[in-house]
Amino acid sequence: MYRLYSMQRSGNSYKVRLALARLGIPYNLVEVDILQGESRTPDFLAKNPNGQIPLLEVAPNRYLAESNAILWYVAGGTTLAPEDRIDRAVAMQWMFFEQHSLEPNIGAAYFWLALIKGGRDLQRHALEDWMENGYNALGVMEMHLAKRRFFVGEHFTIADIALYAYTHVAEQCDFELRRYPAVRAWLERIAAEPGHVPMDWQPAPLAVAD
Ligand SMILES: N[C@@H](CCC(=O)N[C@@H](CS)C(=O)NCC(=O)O)C(=O)O
Repeated sequence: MYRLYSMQRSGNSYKVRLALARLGIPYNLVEVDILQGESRTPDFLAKNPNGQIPLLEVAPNRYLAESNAILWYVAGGTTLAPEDRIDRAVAMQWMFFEQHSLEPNIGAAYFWLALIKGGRDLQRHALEDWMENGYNALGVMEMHLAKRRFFVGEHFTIADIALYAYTHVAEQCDFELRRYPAVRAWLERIAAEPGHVPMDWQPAPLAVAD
């Protein structure tokens, strides 16, 4: 049984909860409050020296970090993880793009504007760059989605899950999606996928094994 260390309002953690829900995989959820430093305790650092969530315990004392690596692991062997060589590389292309161009901008803006009290004043200078770079990333996604339903091939994959997590909260942190109709249509398409769960959804608690 997997154990997922996650924070409810973390987009990176939401990716994993969304994939596990969609795949119908049961797991134990452990809430880690990063705002209280809970991912930086000696106990947590022994599990993930990088001090971040999400973190998946895949087997007793075997831990996997990095949301997109976790997506590849949990979705392996299912239609969510493309097997065809080029489709797999395209999925990775978009998941690297997500980590390099989307998450550091929209994710950072979401963290400081939506989760941290007074965050706007603390990050006034950085915010300008996050907005510019975040809009650039949305522009790239818009061009791709103008002629396609999903990011890879013609069906829903973990690349969509990775990109959905922070794009769907962009309007909660100053981004205006009016100029991105294809992105908005894609957001609606993802939310209508079978097995979709919103960010505030939690699995029913399971008995903890140890
Ligand atoms: N590249 C990592 C980023 C993970 C990340 O930034 N996690 C944040 C929450 S969304 C975190 O744990 N921050 C706490 C800290 O760095 O102390 C991933 O995709 O999983």
